[in-house]
Amino acid sequence: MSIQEYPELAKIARKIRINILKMIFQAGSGHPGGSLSAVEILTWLFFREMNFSPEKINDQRRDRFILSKGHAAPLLYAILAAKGFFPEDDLWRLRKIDSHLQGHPHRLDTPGVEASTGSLGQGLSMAVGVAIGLRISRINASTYCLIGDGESQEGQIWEALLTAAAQRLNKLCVFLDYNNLQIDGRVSEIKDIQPIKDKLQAFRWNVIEIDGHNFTQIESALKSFHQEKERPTIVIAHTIKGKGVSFMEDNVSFHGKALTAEEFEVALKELGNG
Ligand SMILES: Cc1ncc(C[n+]2csc(CCOP(=O)(O)OP(=O)(O)O)c2C)c(N)n1
Ligand SMILES: [Mg+2]
Repeated sequence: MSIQEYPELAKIARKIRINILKMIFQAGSGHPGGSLSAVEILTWLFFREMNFSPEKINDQRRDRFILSKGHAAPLLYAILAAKGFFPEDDLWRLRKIDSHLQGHPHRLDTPGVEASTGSLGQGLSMAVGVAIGLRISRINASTYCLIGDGESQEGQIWEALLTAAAQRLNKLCVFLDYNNLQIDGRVSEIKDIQPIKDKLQAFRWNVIEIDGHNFTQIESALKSFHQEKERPTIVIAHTIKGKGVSFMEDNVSFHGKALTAEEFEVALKELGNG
């Protein structure tokens, strides 16, 4: 299991989960489920993979990350705070008037945020544009993007997928947070995206399927990404929405609401901070 293999990263991931729940509790609103499902993916990207840190914020050669599923802003904010882009105390002002941490990421407000997102379907197109721009500028940096499975019902996602393959954007790596839940039910029941692997392969992507909570599998998916010389890479990451808190796991009712005081207490205990 990844926890034994990467104890330091597992520790960071646990802290990120705690901070996601704390900031949403303080705000009284936000999206905990889809934030918790991608904790390992972002922890690996920001702490092991990407050439990106506060001192590189304006470095043209930095790797870029775009959170296409912008409602998972609490996850991105918790990660950026842990990386030192801004003080951890800022997190407790999520969604408050005059806070730089609004409900969805704003590129001009928050250090470390590369793109303003939240209108689902758009972030992948931005990532494609960034990857094309980097190539034109002859900058050898990678672009990473996180999309949701419900988000993948958007037509614009498929347009961007086509463009990336046609442009042979081998420096673009997309993670699909496949938790099989969207805002109001199961993706498989509302508008199924299966057979997603076949579809993405038919769109001429390098497709890898992993357990999105397993650091070892995330690591090997990224190895394949770096070896690929022609195609863009997409990692179908099977995840559990609400991962880490028993009563939130795979529970659609925690898509977009804060925990009650009682739930919050139980959740923190489960995560070892009670
Ligand atoms: C264009 C657009 N339509 C609707 C919404 C409202 N909305 C926010 S999250 C969400 C569900 C997203 O599901 P998914 O992509 O599976 O995200 P996750 O399960 O990772 O939270 C919806 C419909 C939105 N943000 N943008
Ligand atoms: Mg989902």
